[in-house]
Amino acid sequence: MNFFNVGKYFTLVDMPGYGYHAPQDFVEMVEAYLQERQNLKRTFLLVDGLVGLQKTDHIGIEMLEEFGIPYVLVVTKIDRASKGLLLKNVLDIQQFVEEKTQGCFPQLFLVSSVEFSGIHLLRCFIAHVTGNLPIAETN
Ligand SMILES: Nc1nc2c(ncn2[C@@H]2O[C@H](COP(=O)(O)OP(=O)(O)OP(=O)(O)O)[C@@H](O)[C@H]2O)c(=O)[nH]1
Ligand SMILES: [Mg+2]
Repeated sequence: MNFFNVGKYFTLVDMPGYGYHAPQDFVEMVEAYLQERQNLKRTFLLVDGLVGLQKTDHIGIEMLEEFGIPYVLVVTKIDRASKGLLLKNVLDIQQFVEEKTQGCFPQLFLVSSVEFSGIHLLRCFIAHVTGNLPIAETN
């Protein structure tokens, strides 16, 4: 796991995917961390926009649903998919979220780190859920 301190405001934790050393590493590190970390504000599950939800994504989603941890799906690498394929994948994921999940935030975030698209909105969301987007009182 990699910990990134964002000033004194919050810490972003990058967790390993359900990869080569799964399920051992995943169970011991990821599951343990998500279950035990008391001040966890939100969990983000990154889904490849070119391929949509994969078997390993479903394993992660099942775990988050089982633990009752609020999470958000971020569709990544959207620059790699054609517009038509991206639309299909996004609509499929959206339908899955609506019909099959309880703890998932209903709005997907679509991003590309290469083109920097969707990043500002995601940053605003993170600032909001971590309590760093104060709304000034006006009257
Ligand atoms: N085209 C494109 N490639 C990307 C984008 N984001 C990441 N990549 C590439 O995708 C590959 C995987 O990126 P990682 O960030 O290592 O993926 P990861 O999901 O953290 O992988 P694990 O931690 O092993 O699960 C790298 O070669 C990145 O350069 C993107 O927005 N667009
Ligand atoms: Mg990684």
